[in-house]
Amino acid sequence: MKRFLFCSIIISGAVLARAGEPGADNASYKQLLSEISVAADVQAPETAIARDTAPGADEGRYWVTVRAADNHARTRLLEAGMDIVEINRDAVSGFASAYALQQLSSKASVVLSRVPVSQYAARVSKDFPVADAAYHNFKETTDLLKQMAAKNPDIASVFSIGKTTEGRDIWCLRINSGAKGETPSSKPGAFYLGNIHAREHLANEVPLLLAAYLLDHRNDADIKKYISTLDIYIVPMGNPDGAEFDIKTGSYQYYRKNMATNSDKSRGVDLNRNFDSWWCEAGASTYPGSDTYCGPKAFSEPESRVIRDFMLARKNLKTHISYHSYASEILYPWGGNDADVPNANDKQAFIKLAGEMGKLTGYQPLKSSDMYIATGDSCDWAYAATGVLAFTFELEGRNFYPGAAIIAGAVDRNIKAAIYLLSVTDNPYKVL
Ligand code: 0X9
Ligand code: ZN
Repeated sequence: MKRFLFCSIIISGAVLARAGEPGADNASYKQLLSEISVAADVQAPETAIARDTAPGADEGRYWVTVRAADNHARTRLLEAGMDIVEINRDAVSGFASAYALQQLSSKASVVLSRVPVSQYAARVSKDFPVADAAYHNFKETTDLLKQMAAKNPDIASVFSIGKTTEGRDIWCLRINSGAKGETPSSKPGAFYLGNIHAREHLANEVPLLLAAYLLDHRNDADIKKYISTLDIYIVPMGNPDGAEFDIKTGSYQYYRKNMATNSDKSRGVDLNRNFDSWWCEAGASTYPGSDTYCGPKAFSEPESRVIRDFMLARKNLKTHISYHSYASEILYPWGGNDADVPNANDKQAFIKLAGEMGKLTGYQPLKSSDMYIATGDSCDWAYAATGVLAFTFELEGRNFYPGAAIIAGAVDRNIKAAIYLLSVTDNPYKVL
């Protein structure tokens, strides 16, 4: 039986593109947004997968999502040989053979996405749950960052800032009109970091799509100016080991930490308790099995060391956001101490900038410790050690797994705030 899933989300301005066709620009902001909007509507029934993934059954077969706005369009897809399983507002999903795909393209149907059935079935057990397929796992994130750089070689480059516990690279996309990779720059720098907590997957999407947006809009007057005058670093996935662990069974693990093996054989250190700022004094646990385990010592973990060394090596950094979820809050130091930061200018700049970004996102600006006091916090360390104006964004949502439909709005709001931060990165104190 066909299931009708005319769900809630319509993305304003989303342009449906031909994702499955040769030459499709998979790393463009519009394309990513259109995939998110369609995927947010799609919930593939696992029974259908089971039926079609018997050995040998998936030869030359694909799970496809095709644009189809009404019953007549759907009828034509059936006639082209597509097996429609899911019906959404503007698109349908289902199975298609290579032959059916050929028919679809000869009838000028818009194929929005296409995944071999074997890979699609694998997704059910080794990736985000199917309904959340719009989220990007480590490989997808890596591939997109590399595609973005390849498409904009004059202003973008990708490099690894270091390795994780399990040996994954922590990838950084850099946007700078004059310097590539790890070459130093004296231009004022902004650093956007995502997803140091494993289960906070929206915190990967926001900086990842920010990167795509900035590159797609590179010729807009304001963004053009920032690209030519600033040094912009985007690391969407700061804890790829944990993020991958969280999704690898196909159902979420509610996992927060990195993948360290602790002295008692338990797993993981909380990276946002492992930085050297009042390390493990408050709001952190010394019990290795705990979710807020601070680790055996400050900077015991490769991920926190890599972020530390990255920031220490770039004296030009002026502004920083570390994305987390969820609370709809914009937090500024201190988080490890009830006190305000002692420098009056910095305090006023934090309040003003958090307030402005709060207006753009609808999030509440707040001193971090007003949420709770927790030491070993990455933004406290970054501000204290480097002077960078560092903000923790707690993105929106009502739980750690808010579904794909939340992505587009969160991205849109947060791009505005991230661009505002770029607008002051040359001199954050000019707002005072
Ligand atoms: O507890 C954290 O690390 C952050 N919240 S989360 O739900 N993403 O884990 C909040 C960090 C804010 N910092 C402090 N209050 N110190
Ligand atoms: Zn977090």
